Amino acid sequence: MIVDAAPLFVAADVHGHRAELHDVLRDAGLVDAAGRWSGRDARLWFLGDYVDRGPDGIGVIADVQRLTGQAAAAGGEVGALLGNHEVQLMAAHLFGTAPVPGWDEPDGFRGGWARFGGRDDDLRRLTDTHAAWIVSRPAMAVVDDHLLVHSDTTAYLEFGESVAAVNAAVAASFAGRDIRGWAEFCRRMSARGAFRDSETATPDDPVGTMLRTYGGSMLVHGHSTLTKYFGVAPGEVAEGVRYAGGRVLAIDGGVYEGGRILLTRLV
Ligand SMILES: [Mn+2]
Repeated sequence: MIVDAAPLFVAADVHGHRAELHDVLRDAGLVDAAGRWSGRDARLWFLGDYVDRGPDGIGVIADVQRLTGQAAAAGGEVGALLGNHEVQLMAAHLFGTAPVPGWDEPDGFRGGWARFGGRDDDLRRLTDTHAAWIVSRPAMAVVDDHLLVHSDTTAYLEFGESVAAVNAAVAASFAGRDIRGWAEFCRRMSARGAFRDSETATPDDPVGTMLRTYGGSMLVHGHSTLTKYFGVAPGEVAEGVRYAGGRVLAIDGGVYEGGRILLTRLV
């Protein structure tokens, strides 16, 4: 039971939709008309995938970086998790078109990134500062009894068995320069669908294992859009979908599929 906690909001998969992000944050009172933090002590966590599939991924990163500072100065908090698209962007940045062992498709990580919505503009504008921010992102956090992750996968368990261990292993993955290691990093971060068959809760099913291992009583994820993976019509995206016996909340509203960015209040 959390007493007098500051409001806690989450949003996922902005995917370069900078103007749409501004609008949902302004409508919730978290930013003013000029885009400056106005949320006082509120907390706002992003669940990754800032780039690709939309016009201004680097602009979204810049906005999240700026809001992080403004929120902290106001007594609030902006947190930002890592998504698979940031890993794919960094892989394209570091390895270009070098062949990836075991991949059939052409042009290596650069080609794979482009096929999954990578935008040349984002890669071209990626500075050392943006890259340093990306590689310092945590992959998961527990905030007020909510386990926040990007993807609906148990592949996080392959990184480690505590939040700190996972985040340290992800940082180590970014520091590696073995191309096979990066292919594995991309695979783990991009997996999906692990919680769909867990409607009857048990302590050892995929959801129970994640919550027992990392903490929290509800897992919140983005990555798998409500529009494509949860059967919500694009015009009817209004709130996250709770499933797996109420233990999981999916919040990727599919802004690049005709849906919208869902800013979801958890506390
Ligand atoms: Mn994703």
